[in-house]
Amino acid sequence: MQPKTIALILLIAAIGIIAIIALLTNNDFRYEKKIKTSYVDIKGSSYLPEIIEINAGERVVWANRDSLIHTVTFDTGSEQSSSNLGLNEEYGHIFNIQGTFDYHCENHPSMKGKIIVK
Ligand SMILES: [Cu+2]
Repeated sequence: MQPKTIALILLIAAIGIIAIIALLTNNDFRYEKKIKTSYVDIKGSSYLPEIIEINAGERVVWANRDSLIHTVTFDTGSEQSSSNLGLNEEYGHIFNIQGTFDYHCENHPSMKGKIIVK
């Protein structure tokens, strides 16, 4: 084998090993994948579904399917609200506290939803 070929094989092997180590040691990556996620579509100025029941530690992802700007704004302060969401923008939030979390849209106060965390 040519020295160049050997060097190339070693280089590819090294890149492969580094990639595997990066995946195995990236705890955020592994943790994120494990979190159970429920999805809410924002469509026709409604949250669909309007009420979702999850367990503590799970995530909800809202996706705005309207061309109007919407938000996910919690009525009380314990949970982080979204900023403005444009068309096809998403907002994800993990609920670690049990309870009922009512939310609305800052721009359209008649839009209401509820997350029940058990
Ligand atoms: Cu809205």
